Amino acid sequence: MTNPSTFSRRTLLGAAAALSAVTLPSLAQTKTVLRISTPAVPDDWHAKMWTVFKDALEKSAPGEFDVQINLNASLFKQGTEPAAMARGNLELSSISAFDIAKLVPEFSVFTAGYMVRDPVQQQNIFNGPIGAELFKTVSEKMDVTPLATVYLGTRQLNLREVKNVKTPADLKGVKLRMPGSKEWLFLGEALGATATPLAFGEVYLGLKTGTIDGQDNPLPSVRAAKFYEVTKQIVLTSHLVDGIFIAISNKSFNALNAAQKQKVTAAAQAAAAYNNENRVKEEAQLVEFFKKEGLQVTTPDLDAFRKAVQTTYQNSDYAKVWPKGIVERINATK
Ligand code: KDO
Repeated sequence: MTNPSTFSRRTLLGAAAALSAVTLPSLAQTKTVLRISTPAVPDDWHAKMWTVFKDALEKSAPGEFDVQINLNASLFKQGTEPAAMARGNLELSSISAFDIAKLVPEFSVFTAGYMVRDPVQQQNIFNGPIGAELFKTVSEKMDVTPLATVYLGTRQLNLREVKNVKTPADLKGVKLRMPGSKEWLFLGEALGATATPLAFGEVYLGLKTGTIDGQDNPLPSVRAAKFYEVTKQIVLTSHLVDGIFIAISNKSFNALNAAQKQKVTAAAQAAAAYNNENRVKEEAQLVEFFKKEGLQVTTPDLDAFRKAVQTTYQNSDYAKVWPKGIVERINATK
């Protein structure tokens, strides 16, 4: 005969198992999926920062989010992320000033060479009134919300063969790879080179085979993507204090409750802070690293580059749509 207490225990256990079988998958389904797409290579700080984002959310909102990190442009091609987010096909990405300028022309002020001085000023610009005003327009026109400003580093020239580069005139005829948009190509031309578009993922091979003569990127990315293996020189032009913005599609952001919005924002800011701290630290050490790798690291006539590039931008159509007084406001930001 079955002991009544055993029976009821078994029944309860069975019932519990049946219940969990029913409720566990449905609980899993209620997790909010956050897909991230970036062209960043795994060893670069703005790739690693997404793990910081994921871990921060796991801690602040356990089990609420399913964060999926897609590196190497494996989910969306470089530069197509904003459109994917606006369509609701992608939740998060890090978008560049160049991506933004396509739809928010006044943002092209941040695509201009020698505009932002350093990473501290960059943070102060985007965390202050200028950032607030422009991000509002970004949200309205692009249907994405910028959550944090990421210092991508200061862009330098990186050449396949050693060349005596002092002024922009010395770059005449140099086939300089730039990312694929007219705003990027304009920067390459402003530097004096012949700009040619290529996706980040194809640059290593382009340098190796000689279809391009050089590329420009911040030193940590030159290291992480191993461009130093297929180039012989770095010219420290420091032509762009580059930033990318962790952005979430408005569709996804608006679907979150207030507490979740706050947690996602905090996680994005923690990720950016992790990147910024590590990137600034590494940037200061990399000249030595590249020299040890056998590259020549040279400094051009920076005044000549600054003057030429700034003049090219000031006289361009881009400057015509910059908000009145913005250059002065940027310059006045510490
Ligand atoms: C690049 O293609 O050179 C660039 O540096 C442009 C940036 O806006 C950003 O897309 C970056 O690549 C990728 O994240 C790879 O580091």
